[in-house]
Amino acid sequence: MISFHPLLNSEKRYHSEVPLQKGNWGNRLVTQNTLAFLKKRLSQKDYQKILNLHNPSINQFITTSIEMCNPKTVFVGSDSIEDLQYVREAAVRNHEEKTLAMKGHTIHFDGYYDQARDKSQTKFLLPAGTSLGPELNTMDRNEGLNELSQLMDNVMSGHELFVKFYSLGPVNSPFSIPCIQLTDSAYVAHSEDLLYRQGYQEFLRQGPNARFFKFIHSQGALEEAGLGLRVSKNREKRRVYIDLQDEVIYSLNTQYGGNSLGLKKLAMRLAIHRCNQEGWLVEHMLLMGVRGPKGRTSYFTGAFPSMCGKTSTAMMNGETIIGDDIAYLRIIDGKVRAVNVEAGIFGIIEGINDTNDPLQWAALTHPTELIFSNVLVTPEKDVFWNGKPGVRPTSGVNFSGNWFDGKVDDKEKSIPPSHKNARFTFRLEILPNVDAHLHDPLGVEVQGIIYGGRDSDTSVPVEESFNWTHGIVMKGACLESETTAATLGKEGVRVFNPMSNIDFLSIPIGRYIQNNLVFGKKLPAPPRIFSVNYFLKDNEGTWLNDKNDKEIWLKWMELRVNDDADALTTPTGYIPLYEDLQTLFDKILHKHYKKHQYIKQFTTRIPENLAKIQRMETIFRTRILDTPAIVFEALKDQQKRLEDARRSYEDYISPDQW
Ligand code: SPV
Ligand code: MN
Repeated sequence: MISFHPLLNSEKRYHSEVPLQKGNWGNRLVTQNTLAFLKKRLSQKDYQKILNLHNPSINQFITTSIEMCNPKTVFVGSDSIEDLQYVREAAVRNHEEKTLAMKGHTIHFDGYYDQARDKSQTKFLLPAGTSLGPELNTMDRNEGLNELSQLMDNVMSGHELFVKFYSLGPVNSPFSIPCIQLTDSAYVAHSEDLLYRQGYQEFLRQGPNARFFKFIHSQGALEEAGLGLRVSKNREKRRVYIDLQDEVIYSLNTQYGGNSLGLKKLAMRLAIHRCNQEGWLVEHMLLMGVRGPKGRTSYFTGAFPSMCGKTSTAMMNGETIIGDDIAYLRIIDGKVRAVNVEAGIFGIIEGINDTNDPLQWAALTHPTELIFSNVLVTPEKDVFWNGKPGVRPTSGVNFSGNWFDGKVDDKEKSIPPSHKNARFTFRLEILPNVDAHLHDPLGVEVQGIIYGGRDSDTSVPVEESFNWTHGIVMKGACLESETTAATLGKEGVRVFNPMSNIDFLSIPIGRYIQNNLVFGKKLPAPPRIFSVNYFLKDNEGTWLNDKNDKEIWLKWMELRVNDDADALTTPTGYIPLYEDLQTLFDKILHKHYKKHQYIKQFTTRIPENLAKIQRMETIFRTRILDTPAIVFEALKDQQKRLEDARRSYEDYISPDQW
């Protein structure tokens, strides 16, 4: 039996929707006759675009925003090629992007202190008397709206406002969520043109009843950075406030994509809140096709915390890619179907090279529409990123301004050529292996779900869970990842990150886990759930896997979901047979996979697994107040299996013994 924590009752109250008074923004009254207002402020052509939508709440949202933020001019984009071109050119004209030597390539810089998601200033606005649990960052809704009305007062003064329409998920689909993005950053609008599907037609299709998400972003006052590009100046006024009640998000005084792109991680919070009420799932997952025997393709989703190989798995050469970051999952005709919410990639560029990432490398080094952010620009107007093969330049311009080899920051720490979170933005369609179903309104049928963390000592490289509940709890909800040298603080510290979604949850964590449990329970044959671990080491600290081995784990999972491979039963799940892996290594990587490698990789490590159960038990008891009871049961069952095995065998059990 699954039980609910009392917190969920207050959460339920929270859903009892008290609509924000129309015409009232914080304490400010706004224009009632919105069409007359818009007619005055927009060009005739743009006014017509708004008029055609016949949607009073769009008129209201735009009017209120213009009144508050006071932009100099307003541009309304439909889905047309001319409107896309307008935004592309505006990004350069407005000094947010600069063209590079290669055709289609541009560079954008974010401020020196604006290089990543700002977790401390990202908050949910909570109506009085409601709660989202102790782990989520919240503030009183009225207080937040009041603060926003002050921060937004004239914030776009002198700027151009872009009004853009997009669709999360394919258009004309049960998955589509129409979105309206207001931003005074042409870089944000341009990035979203690369990353999302145009949605003006989708708004027309859904008509006046469209239930859409709203995003308002301002980069705020600007200052000059390298190459004459302009970056947000007032970092102490940086805010990302999420109003779940009205499905609107405010992002101010920032440009970094994770804070500013409404449709990326901001929309994810709104969508998680919405799907909680409607019984589907929003996951921080890649979506890909894995090719199997006889020309078949099986589809997998996969959740990995950052720096755990998610994008490189999604971009695997020889397989097909649908998405690398966010997926919606729905049950349609008794099957789990998924779509990529996005249509492009905002990927980490560090370390990409021609040997390990041939597809990404090719995409980044050929003429195409592509925005680099926070990499080094050389005097020849080429780009360099940390780990790029070839000669490391000795000077150039990067996120710190003029850069030279040996430059240090104010703490005497050396500044690398590119920021470790430097990124690229391009459309998925430029990849040769993009899947034919990328824009399929019904998505693809998901046969397997993969959870992967950075784990040096506990779990085997690939393992299948016993069933849906075991998978959701032990592989998904118990996902941890070790910190790396690339993050601040101590290396090797395990961070709890259920389904790799903890940063984006807009409902209490226990409730989220519960929704995942219930989702699969509705199905006679839910997708199989797997864990992968690309980071296992031996006692001496030597990696036990090669970078390319993940291809083999994918192929094995593909065989399993089609019942084409047997497995050994261990206390923690089903693991591959040596012979099957040997065949796959030989066929796919042309490598001889030795028995002793297999034994090292697939030995069950009882003490480490028991320690993990202890850690999880503590976290769920003390931090997640609404943990479903079944989580504790699954932990106990696994503990018992491990202890029994230890009694029958020993602490470290070779796969041969099962
Ligand atoms: C992530 O950090 O998970 C990303 C990049 O995908 S961001 O847009 O910053 O969220
Ligand atoms: Mn992500």
